[in-house]
Amino acid sequence: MAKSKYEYVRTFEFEDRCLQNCWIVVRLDGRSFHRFTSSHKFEKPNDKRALELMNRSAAAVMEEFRDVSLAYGQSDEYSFILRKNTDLYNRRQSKIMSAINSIFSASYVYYWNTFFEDKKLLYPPSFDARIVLYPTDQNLRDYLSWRQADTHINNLYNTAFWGLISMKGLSNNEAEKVLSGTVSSEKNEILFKECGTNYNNELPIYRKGTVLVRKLVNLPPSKSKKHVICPLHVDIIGDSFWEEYNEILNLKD
Ligand code: DGT
Ligand code: MG
Ligand code: MG
Ligand code: MG
Ligand code: MG
Repeated sequence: MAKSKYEYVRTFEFEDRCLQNCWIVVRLDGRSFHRFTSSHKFEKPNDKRALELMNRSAAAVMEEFRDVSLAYGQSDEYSFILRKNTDLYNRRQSKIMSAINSIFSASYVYYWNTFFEDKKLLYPPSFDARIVLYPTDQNLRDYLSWRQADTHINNLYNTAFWGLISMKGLSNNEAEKVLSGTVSSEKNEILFKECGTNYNNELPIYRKGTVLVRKLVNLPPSKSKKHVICPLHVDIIGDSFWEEYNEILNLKD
């Protein structure tokens, strides 16, 4: 086919392939969700339905891209881990990142009514995205540990903060003062003594966030096996998760 004289514009495109042998992490985060969650009157500090909507949208990404071997979500963010040797979109960053963001964002809107039957979506939510490459398994585990530690720190603070307000009748300023400069053990104690809440009894989905993994399950009666995407609310900082799901790090083709 003859080329048009405009064809040269393609030479302006640039290579953005992710380095070989590296874990590819795509993290999405809700844009201005401070405003979005307040406009939509999400429950404080955690709205279970909102978290489940995030999880459903992340599962939609995993249904579409088999090379996403694990995803981790908390608050208004989700991280997607693509196996080291994926050749999805020839490892082109912009393609991978934009496709994942688009599937997730569209799913968030598509499934909104499934989770919020009684709440109208008031305006289109949107998410930003970034891509990070990690060369070693330890780097990847440290990345995920960083996100789960963040979940813990924020959730303990928010649970204590809203506990002091809703159960003790403190103002936002007063609650902030009580908590300022406290370490984790002190926040736990304040929650227990002032609000009668044992932090360890809070739902695991709030304390640990959500890990989406693929599990091979038996399908009776044919006994055929099928991969299903399962949400877990477990510790991913220690070794036991990685021992149980050792195929995630050892994944070959
Ligand atoms: P950004 O990410 O820079 O565009 O700005 P934001 O406002 O999205 O900030 P970010 O991502 O640091 O914080 C997430 C916001 O979403 C924060 O204001 C708390 C809110 N949020 C997340 N999950 C929940 C929830 O389950 N319930 C409520 N009430 N708020 C939530
Ligand atoms: Mg942010
Ligand atoms: Mg955000
Ligand atoms: Mg966030
Ligand atoms: Mg096309």
